[in-house]
Amino acid sequence: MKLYGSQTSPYVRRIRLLLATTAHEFINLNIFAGEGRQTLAAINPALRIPMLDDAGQVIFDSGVIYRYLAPKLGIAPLSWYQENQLTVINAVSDSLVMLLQCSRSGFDTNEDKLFFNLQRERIATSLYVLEQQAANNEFANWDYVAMALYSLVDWALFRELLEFDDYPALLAFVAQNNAQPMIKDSDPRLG
Ligand SMILES: N[C@@H](CCC(=O)N[C@@H](CS)C(=O)NCC(=O)O)C(=O)O
Repeated sequence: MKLYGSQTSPYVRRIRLLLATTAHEFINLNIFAGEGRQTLAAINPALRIPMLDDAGQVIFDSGVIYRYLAPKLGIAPLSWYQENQLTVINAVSDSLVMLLQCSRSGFDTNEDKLFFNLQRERIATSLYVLEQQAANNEFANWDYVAMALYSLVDWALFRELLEFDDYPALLAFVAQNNAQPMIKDSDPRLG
C-alpha cells in the first residue's frame, strides 16, 4: 500500500495516523512544483493530496480513503454524529487552507471582504463547537475523528494561523495526544 502526500498536509496526516501500525509506504511529494507535481497530476486530476494506491486500486480524498480503509482495518463505520464532527473539522481545514493560499497569493485576508469574512466566520463558529465538544471529552478515544482534529489543530499552530487563547480544551486535547503512535514522525515541523 502506498500513501502519497506531504509532510505538512493536515489531510494527509490524519491518514498517516490511521495507518500508524499498518505496513505502508509513504511518498512525500512537493505538490506545487517539479517532479512532485507531475506525480500528483499523473495520479489525481483533482490535484489534491492524500492519494492511496492499494495494489493498483487508487483512491483520492481523505474521507474516501478512510471509508476504503476502515473495513480493512476492522474499524466500525462512523456514527452520524461523528460524520458531522468530521464535517465541521473539514470546514475549518478547508477555510484555513484557502486563507493560507490567499495570503501566499498576496491578499490581505484580514480585509473586510465577503470571501474572507465567510471563511473567518465559519472558522469561528466551527471552532467554538469543537472546543465545547473537546471540553465535554468527546474526543477522548483516539479514533479517526480525533486524529483529524489533532492534525488540524497542530497544523494551525505550526502555521500560526489562529490564536488559540479562546480554545483551551483544544490545546489540552493536543497535549494529551502528543505521544500517540506516528505523531512525532508525522509532525509538519519536519517538512
Ligand atoms: N477534501 C480533500 C481535501 C484535501 C486537500 O485540500 N489537500 C490539500 C493539502 S492540505 C491540497 O492538496 N491542496 C492542493 C491545492 O489546493 O491546490 C481531502 O479530504 O482529502
